[in-house]
Amino acid sequence: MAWLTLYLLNVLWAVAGTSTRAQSSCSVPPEQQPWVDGLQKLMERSVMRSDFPNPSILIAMNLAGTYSPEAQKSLTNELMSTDSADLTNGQLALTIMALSSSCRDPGSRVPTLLKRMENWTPSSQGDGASGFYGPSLAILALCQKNSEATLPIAVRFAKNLMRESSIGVDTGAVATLALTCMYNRIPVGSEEDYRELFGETLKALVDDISLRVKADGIIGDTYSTGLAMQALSVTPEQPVKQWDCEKTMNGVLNEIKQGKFENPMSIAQILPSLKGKTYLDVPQVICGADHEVSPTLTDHPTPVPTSESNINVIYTINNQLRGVDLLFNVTIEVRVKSGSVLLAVLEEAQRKNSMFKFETKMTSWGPMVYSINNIAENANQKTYWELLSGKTPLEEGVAYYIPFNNEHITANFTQY
Ligand code: B12
Ligand SMILES: *[C@@H]1O[C@H](CO)[C@@H](O)[C@H](O)[C@H]1NC(C)=O
Ligand SMILES: *[C@@H]1O[C@H](CO)[C@@H](O)[C@H](O)[C@H]1NC(C)=O
Repeated sequence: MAWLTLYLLNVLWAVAGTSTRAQSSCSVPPEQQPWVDGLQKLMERSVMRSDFPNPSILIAMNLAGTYSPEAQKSLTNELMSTDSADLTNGQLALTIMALSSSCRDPGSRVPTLLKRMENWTPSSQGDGASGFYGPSLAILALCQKNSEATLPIAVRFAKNLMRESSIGVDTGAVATLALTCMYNRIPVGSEEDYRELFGETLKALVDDISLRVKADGIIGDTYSTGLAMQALSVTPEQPVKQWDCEKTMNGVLNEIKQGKFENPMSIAQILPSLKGKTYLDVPQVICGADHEVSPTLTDHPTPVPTSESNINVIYTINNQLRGVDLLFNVTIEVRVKSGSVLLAVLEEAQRKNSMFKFETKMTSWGPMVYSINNIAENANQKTYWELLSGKTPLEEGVAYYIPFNNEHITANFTQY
């Protein structure tokens, strides 16, 4: 009899739960947990090997509960000593959340970001995906630190966002997290207008995300799914298309097994969702509650190519955009070891023909191709080097993408 009562209680509770809020959650089945632990270990190991202090990794470590307090301390200290002046708004926001998740006081970083965001305006011609990602992070971080002072900024942000037709899954997800934080902290008394504005904006955002869920559960692409899961699991607005959390979780676990999460930054963005956490949990992290012993993990080594065979890759660089007398469209064929990353192709091409010379800059996602044949990306002109396989844009950068035999890779100078 007891089980029946319990069952009924559960049903009742579930019904009550869904009628009041749209929140859904799901978790990794216990037998799949080793894959998640393996990813976390890989991400945490990258900390000591990298000289690029990445706040997203610290946030993920603290939300998940770190296995390596050493790395956690070292990364926290590195971020404590970075100079705000060297950081973009988005980077500063991530640093504030990272330090908060380590229970450190971000100090003057908060008023600095607040000041910068008070002066923020989206650039005239509609910024699209890239223009709102950093500001979304900024509003998320500021909301957690001082929601009252953030209110006017968030209002302006929401109104501008409503004017955009489509902003992409990644940006839409971060904007959802930011506005959900604001929505949950609307001051008493002033309620209706704010609730309406943030509610409407959130509805548009999550509708958009819910329509980007694919048959296999992946939302947008492999690398936007983690942020999208966070967004869909916190939103107070029910999306037009109901989201099946479990299906997405299975889709993600499949991609993990295929070795698609090697980049530590990609792990940092998926791990919170695998642990049932979101960036909204940052203020609630309890410090000192780390895993006590490093678990004896059965490593799931990603298949290392053993063959010594070579492959051919056809590589084209194409600029039809900049400098009338500088236009070029040249192709080269290079041989690299099978299993090499795309960076090896670019290096081989550069070695064979100086026209293919290129430069990279270090980012949280690894090296980004910044300039080819002296034509460099320019944020003001919104130009960059897009990487394609045939006509399809690559989903990874040069340090992680592994070309196949006879693949045609193009680097096309274009605009976003
Ligand atoms: C905006 C954006 C861009 C802009 C950045 C310029 C700008 N002024 O904003 C542009 C359009 C140039 C861009 C380009 C590319 N991007 Co992009 N981008 C983003 C996005 C939406 C936000 C990044 C951001 O502002 N972060 C916030 C700030 C605070 O962090 P940050 O580290 O300082 O940000 C910098 C880096 O992220 C860097 N960057 C942006 N994209 C990429 C991609 C790679 C591979 C690298 C190494 C660096 C890099 O540019 C940012 C601004 O300087 C992310 C989404 C996400 N989930 O992170 C995708 C994202 C990072 N991009 C991605 C990809 C695949 C690319 C491209 C490889 C696409 C292509 N086929 O060409 C190219 C890079 C090619 C190259 N030349 O090496 C993937 C990376 C996945 C992965 N596993 O590597 C993401 C996650 C999108 C996705 N869901 O698939 N991107
Ligand atoms: C560039 O070259 C490729 C192959 O050599 C060709 O298919 C393509 O049409 C050219 N593009 C332009 C814009 O000239
Ligand atoms: C390459 O960039 C040019 C200039 O933006 C654009 O017109 C063209 O369609 C792009 N080619 C591909 C294959 O994306």
